[in-house]
Amino acid sequence: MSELDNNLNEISELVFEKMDQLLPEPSDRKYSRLHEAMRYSALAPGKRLRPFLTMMSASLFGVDKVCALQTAAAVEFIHTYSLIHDDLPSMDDDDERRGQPSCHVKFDEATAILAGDALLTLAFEIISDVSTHNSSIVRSNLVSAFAKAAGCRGMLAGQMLDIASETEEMNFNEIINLQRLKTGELFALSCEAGAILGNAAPNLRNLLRCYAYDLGLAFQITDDLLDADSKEVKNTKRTDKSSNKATFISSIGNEKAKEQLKLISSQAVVHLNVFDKKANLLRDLANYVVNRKN
Ligand code: GRG
Repeated sequence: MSELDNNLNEISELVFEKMDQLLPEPSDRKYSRLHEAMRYSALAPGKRLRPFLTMMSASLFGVDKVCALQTAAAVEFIHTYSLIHDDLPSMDDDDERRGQPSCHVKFDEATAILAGDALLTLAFEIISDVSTHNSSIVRSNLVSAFAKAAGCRGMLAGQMLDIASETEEMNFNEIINLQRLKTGELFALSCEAGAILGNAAPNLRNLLRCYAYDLGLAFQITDDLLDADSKEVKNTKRTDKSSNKATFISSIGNEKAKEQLKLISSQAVVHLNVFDKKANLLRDLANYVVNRKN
């Protein structure tokens, strides 16, 4: 197993334990269904790439591991909220997520909406808590960065464009912008969060954001390629609403998408030069994202 695999596994386990600790227990009968739904989706097997980014960037600045882990768990809660809401009948209407029935199928639509809302707000409760960082300035910087990435000029703006792409033609640059918002903002936040915790200089924060934007784009192009491959193998068309949306493949075709993928992933790691060997796992991650099979 590679050093990256070992680290991904180790951090994935640590983040799972931390999320388990931070999530409400479904013991209070009045709210048990909400708490069960939060735990069902957040603790389901995901790749935990975004928390990995937070832990890696925090390690560049010598951040205390417990602070980094709490922040990493908060990032994953925001990601899980976006997945739950994205799967809803009014959005992509997907029945499966992370190899199990999606939240609204397992529970019901109202519970899934509330579970998503509750994970989003729990993330803010965590990053604004003094146990995440003793400096109120750092906590306020975290809150601001989380709100910008997840909010109306970040991931949600990307989701709105994604919905529009069902009915509107989009060119390559418009798809880049859509994906930069929808996927890239949370990747960028995940990396930046470690730098915020470590009180890093603004130029270093920015370099990590640039790396993560490129990584997010490479991730999304790979996702589109994997999706196109699985359609070809199964000779099926997706029946959920995402089937009509603009993708890199629908815009520039398979071969050009592969070229872009190479270009963007090699560009991603250039932003890490200043960090020398300390950023080797982040460099390896760019390779991993491009070569992943799921
Ligand atoms: C807030 C409704 C709402 C949506 C925000 C991010 C997003 C928009 C929706 C998530 C759904 C989606 C398919 C996004 C594209 C990026 C992507 C492939 C996400 C899945 O991320 P992985 O593969 O998932 O890291 P795991 O399950 O491994 O964590």
